[in-house]
Amino acid sequence: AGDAPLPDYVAWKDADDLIVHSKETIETKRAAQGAELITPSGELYVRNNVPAPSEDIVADPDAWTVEIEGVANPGSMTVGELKTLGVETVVCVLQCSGNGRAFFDHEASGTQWSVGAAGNVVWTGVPVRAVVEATGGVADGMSWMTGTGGETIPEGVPQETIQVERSVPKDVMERAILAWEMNGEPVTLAHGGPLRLIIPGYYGVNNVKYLKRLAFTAEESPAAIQRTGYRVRPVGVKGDPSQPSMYEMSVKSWITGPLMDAATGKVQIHGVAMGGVSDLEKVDVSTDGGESWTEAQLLGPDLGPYAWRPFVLIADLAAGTHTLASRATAQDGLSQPEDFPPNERGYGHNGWRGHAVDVTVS
Ligand SMILES: Nc1nc2c(c(=O)[nH]1)N[C@H]1C(S)=C(S)[C@@H](COP(=O)(O)O)O[C@H]1N2
Ligand SMILES: [Mo]
Repeated sequence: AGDAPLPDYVAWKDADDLIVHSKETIETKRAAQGAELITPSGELYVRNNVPAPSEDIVADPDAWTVEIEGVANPGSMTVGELKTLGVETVVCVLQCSGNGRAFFDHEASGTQWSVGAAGNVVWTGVPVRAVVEATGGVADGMSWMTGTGGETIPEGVPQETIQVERSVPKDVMERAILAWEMNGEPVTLAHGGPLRLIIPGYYGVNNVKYLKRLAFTAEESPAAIQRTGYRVRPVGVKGDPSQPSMYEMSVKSWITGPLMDAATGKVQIHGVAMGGVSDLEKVDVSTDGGESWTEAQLLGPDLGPYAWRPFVLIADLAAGTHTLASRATAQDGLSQPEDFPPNERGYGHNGWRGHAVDVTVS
């Protein structure tokens, strides 16, 4: 991994900062994350469950249509029309459920993401509640908000086996937006243009790309990605709808430098930290594998509960090997556990010991 060339649809990205696991799974290098407040688009990870649609769909973004269903007045709307209903900007962490999978010991199947299936991104679009208001309100009896991706399903393949369609509890519509802009530019095809459903605080999979349908529904989607995929269960157990789905993200942090070697003396230990769905309270850093901790300084502006924040601690390191660890605490009182228990697919790892790095100082 790392030496494979970038596939065509992401050829515009910064190859030096990325690890190409496969055509559909591309990770940001840990060192590249640095102490960046916003992840530049060229460095952001990419994850497709099925190949992306044709580049043609982003040629005229305002003409893209999305079906709005499960409201009093259902119908289709173009992105151009959505732009007249309202606009909001939100900064939030986009993170794959499997970020950190490489730190589990049970060889969970799937891409062996380390820390780079995550980035902090600026999204601009219309609040879902404004769309709901314009269409007469959510119809009676609906419990879910279901987003459907615009991939073309090959003929003969049952739709529910590969369609990217996710249902989330209806009430999160209050903070969701339909985004046409990412980091100040029209959303690229790789990241879900012309229109993407963004649910701040929710794992990546819920943020449906090339959104072609937003429906308030009585039941969860029958798609495999909802029914059996992204379900947290013990190792060896198959996925089913009774198990928890990968929705809200948890408090997490990791060091992005130094990662391997450092010179003796004062060193800037830096990284990024997120509260999950709560504001970040503090980040503690250890240079002795968790024996002792010192509170780090949070850098830059607080961009809200769903964004990450860089942190830094200037430490005096003597010669030898040091295990550097970080542990974030959110304002809801939750903090990262030392160890995170295994689950079948290796989702949601936020244990601080697994994310620690051994640095040799000479
Ligand atoms: N339509 C569609 N939306 C999707 C996916 C997909 O394959 N198709 N993958 C999901 C997953 S698992 C993740 S982690 C994020 C990845 O977003 P990115 O490629 O912009 O980083 O998109 C989510 N939304
Ligand atoms: Mo993901």
